[in-house]
Parts: sequence; C-alpha cells; structure tokens
Amino acid sequence: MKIESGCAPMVAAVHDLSCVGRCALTVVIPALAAMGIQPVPLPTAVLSTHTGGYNGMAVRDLSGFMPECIEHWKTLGIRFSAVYSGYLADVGQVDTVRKLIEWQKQVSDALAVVDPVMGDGGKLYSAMPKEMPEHMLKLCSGADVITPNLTEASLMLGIPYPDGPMKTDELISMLERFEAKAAVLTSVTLTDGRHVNACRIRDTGEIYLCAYERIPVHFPGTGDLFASVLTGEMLRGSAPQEAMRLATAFLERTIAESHGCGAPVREGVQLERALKYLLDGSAQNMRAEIERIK
Ligand code: PXL
Repeated sequence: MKIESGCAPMVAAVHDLSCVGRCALTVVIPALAAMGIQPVPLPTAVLSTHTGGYNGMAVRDLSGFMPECIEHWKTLGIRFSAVYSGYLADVGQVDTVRKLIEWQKQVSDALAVVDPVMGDGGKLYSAMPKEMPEHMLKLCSGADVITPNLTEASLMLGIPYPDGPMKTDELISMLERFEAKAAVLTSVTLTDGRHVNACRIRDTGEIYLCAYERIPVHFPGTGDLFASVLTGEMLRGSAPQEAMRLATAFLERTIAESHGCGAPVREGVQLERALKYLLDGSAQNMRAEIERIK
C-alpha cells in the first residue's frame, strides 16, 4: 500500500495509554506521526504507568468505550489505511479488534497489523489474563502482519519458551506455524550467536533474517516502537522484510543511544532524541543486512 496523495494515511492504533514509561500509545503515536502517518488512537486501557517495573498502577479498562468509539466512527464513514493493534487489556477486546479489522477490510482494504503484546522473558505481563494467548492467536491468524516476540510466539503456540539459543530449523518451524500473511518474530538468539529478527512470507514460504547487535539491557516499549516503525514503513510501500530491516536498524540505534544515558531503564528509550531519524528519513540509510534463508 503506497502513500499516494499529499494526505497522510490514517492508522487506527489500538493500544493502551500508559502515562509513564514510554510504551504503547506514547511511542506509537509519535513514531507513526514522524513517518508521515496520522495515528488515530483507540485506547484499550489507561494506566498511570506500564506494568513492567512499577507496582500499584491506577488502571481503567476501556473495553466498554472501544465499541462505542467504533460505532461513532461508522457514522462518520472513517476509512483507515491500516488497523494496528497492540496491548489489549481483556480477552473481550480481541473480538472488538476483529470486528474493527473486518469493517475496515470491507470499506478500505486496510492492512491489518497485529502485535500480540502479552509478555517478555518467557512470561506473561503481570496484568495480562492467562487465557489471552489462545484468543490472540485467533486474531493473529486473520492478520496481514504479526510481530510477536519469542515469548509471545511460544505462548500462542503452546510450546515452552526456548531456554537457550535456537537452531535455525527450530526458528523456521515456529514461523511456519503462524497463519498470518507475514509473521515477524523478534528477539531470537541463534546457536551461531547471532541475535535476529525473522520474517516469513506465507504465500511464498520465503524466510528472512535481520541480525542486530544486542545490548544486554531490556527497555520496555521497544517492541511497540519496532512494530510501529514496521507498520509505518509498510504503509510507505515496503515489503514486510524490508520494513523489518528498517525497524531493526532504527531500534538498534535508539537502544544504543539510550543505553547509559543515566535514566532508569523502566522509563524506556530516549525516543525524543531518536525521532529525528524518522522525521528526516535518515533511519532509511541505517545499515542492517537482511539474509534470505529459505
Ligand atoms: O510495551 C508493552 C506494554 C504495553 N502496555 C503495557 C505494558 C507493556 C509492557 O510492560 O505494561 C500496559
């Protein structure tokens, strides 16, 4: 899908609004906007902070608000170029997103990007309902692009989280179990020592790897930022593997520049400094190699 006219394409961004900690809508909105895309948020919940590294959050689940919001949009005849979902606060929201995608596929052939945000480090996020993975898997099956990390992929497929580096064959068979048109799996360590993101194109069976230098610090929100840049780049007309390459290069740089800046890790990456790379297009020139392995 190309950006054809001077008008910015609209993306329905279905994520939570975590006030503190730079994740979900607080990174999705600026990243998409910097790439020339109008983000239209559909908030799934409002939280005083994200749930990784803070306790005692104030939370409002917006499951009731979401369908009302969509009903209003229907009366306005809004057309999105993409529906892009992330953290859902309750299993009932999965159905709301499914219906939003169905509607937008009908009226504007929207791209459906599902980032099945549920966990990291082999575990579900603390506030995530235990039964979310099975529901999220169904949502992923109907998507054009999915972007699970290794934890989320393992949870959805009902297999143990790999406790060490993976063989390429294991990675391939994992990717082949997803039904989405393109599956982008993030944060994989291979037995040859490389850290990679991987992408499989369902219809051709092609699989691509993009290696990056891993810094041993885990900033929250990096998955959200990755999926946002990938979505933005696909709306500029790039293939999933090329969008993965750009998102990988941008995240590698952003994490490197955020590391050691002195701010607490739980507050996320220094996005305010990195946004310029998306605004001026220099992220496009950042080096990252893609390798086709199948
Ligand atoms: O970055 C993923 C994310 C999104 N939303 C909430 C979270 C997290 C990760 O911890 O807690 C509320």
